[in-house]
Order: sequence, then structure tokens, then C-alpha cells
Amino acid sequence: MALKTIVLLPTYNEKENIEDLIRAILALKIKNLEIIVIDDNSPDSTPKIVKKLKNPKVHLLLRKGKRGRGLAGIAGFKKALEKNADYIIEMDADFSHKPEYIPIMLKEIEKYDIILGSRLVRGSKDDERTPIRKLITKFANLYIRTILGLKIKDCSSGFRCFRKGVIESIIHDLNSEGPDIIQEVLYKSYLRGFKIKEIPLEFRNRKKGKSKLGVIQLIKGISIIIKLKFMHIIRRI
Ligand SMILES: Nc1nc2c(ncn2[C@@H]2O[C@H](COP(=O)(O)OP(=O)(O)OP(=O)(O)O)[C@@H](O)[C@H]2O)c(=O)[nH]1
Ligand SMILES: [Mg+2]
Repeated sequence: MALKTIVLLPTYNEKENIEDLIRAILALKIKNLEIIVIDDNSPDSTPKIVKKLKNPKVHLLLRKGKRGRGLAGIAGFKKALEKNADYIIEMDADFSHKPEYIPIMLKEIEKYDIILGSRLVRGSKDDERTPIRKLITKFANLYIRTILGLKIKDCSSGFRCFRKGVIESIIHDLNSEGPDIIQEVLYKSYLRGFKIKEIPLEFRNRKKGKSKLGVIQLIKGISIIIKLKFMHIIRRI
């Protein structure tokens, strides 16, 4: 039996994307792969669309409490461990992350603990985003790398593949409610010494639906990086 892969798709109002994305992932015909959509009770029809698929490989984790990319991510990780995943992949549900990279990640993960789809290594492509969005990504990464001391180029990419041991090791130590979960997971894995490989990604702009990332979340993200570093220093004292 092939090792089990679970793809986590956090969604909030992704009715234009979710069905096509699920079909594109399943069309890869990867053995022993399941999908968990973690939806925060989207007021559009996202959860209904997932339910209607009635595919035994596709699960819906409907969250009705507080909304948040981080809370959804943590719930997804827990569910994937419960379902005995060997590899856990997380990706955005807006087609920014091409499913075609999944087989590449699964090949590479044989030699590493985390494979990270990167917009900032040689060979990656990021032609569709506006220059200002690209600049924000570059500055954000410079800031994150400097404060946290990470050797990773793209610390804000949400397209990653983990060995289950990585998630088991950090799951009880995750607190981020919002999009900063991306950096928290990366930092805490890095501190535990897991081997991380960045692979080049052709990043695409969201084609349909609206972004959930606003200026407030961006500003919050800046302070959270300092908090992560501070908490690490405190623990060591
Ligand atoms: N469950 C859940 N998913 C969320 C939440 N916020 C965002 N997401 C999902 O997380 C993924 C990333 O969010 P995006 O809105 O694409 O954020 P972004 O990639 O920074 O911005 P754009 O690509 O420009 O839209 C998408 O699949 C969203 O649907 C949330 O509060 N709860
Ligand atoms: Mg997106």
C-alpha cells in the first residue's frame, strides 16, 4: 500500500474554485491520496459544493466557531493526523498553487522533512502579481528572515508538504489564529531541526473570488513575527 497523502485546503468563500481544484488534484491519480477541505462556514456555497461531490476521498471539515486561516490550518493538521496521513500537503484553494507540483513534492519529500513551494528561488516564476505585491512579499521575507534567523527564502508561501512527524512534533505548540500560521509552522519546524527544501514554483494570481488578506492582517503579521522570536527567547531563559 502506498503511503497516505492528505491535501489540506483551507477555504473561505471559494465557490468559484473549490470544485475545479478538487477535480484537478484527483486527476493527478496519486495513489492513496485524500483531500480535506477546512471551511469556516463560508456564506457562499463552498461547503455545499464539497458535500455534493460525495467522493469518499474528499472530506469536509466544517468549522462553525471563530473564523481564521490559522485556526483552520491547525484543525486540518489534527484531522490529517487522526486519519493517519504519512504526508500532509497544504495549499491555497484559489489556484495560486498549481496541483501539478504535488507529485514533485511527494518525490522530493522522500529525502527531506518539509518541501516548500517557493516564489523566491532560482527557477520560480511570479509574473502575474503586481510589482507592489511582489515588493511586499520580498520585504516581508527579508524582515521575517532577519528577525527569526531563518535560512529560507520564501517564508510566506502556503504551499508545503510535510512528513507527519513534523506536524506531530509541533501541533501542540501552534497558536496562530490568522495567516501568520504560515510563519509559525515554519519557524517551529526550523527550530526543531527538520530538513527543509525549497523548490521553485510558478506562482499564479488568484483567478476567481476575492482575497481575504487585508492591510490589517499585514500589519498584524509584522508584530506577530516579533512575538514568535520573543517567545522563543523567553523559553530559553
Ligand atoms: N478556513 C479558512 N480559510 C481561509 C480563511 N482566510 C483565508 N482562507 C483560505 O486560505 C487560502 C489563502 O487565502 P487568500 O485569500 O488566497 O490569501 P492570499 O493568497 O494571501 O491572497 P490572494 O491570493 O491575493 O487572494 C485560500 O484558500 C482561502 O480561501 C479563513 O479565515 N478560514
Ligand atoms: Mg491566495
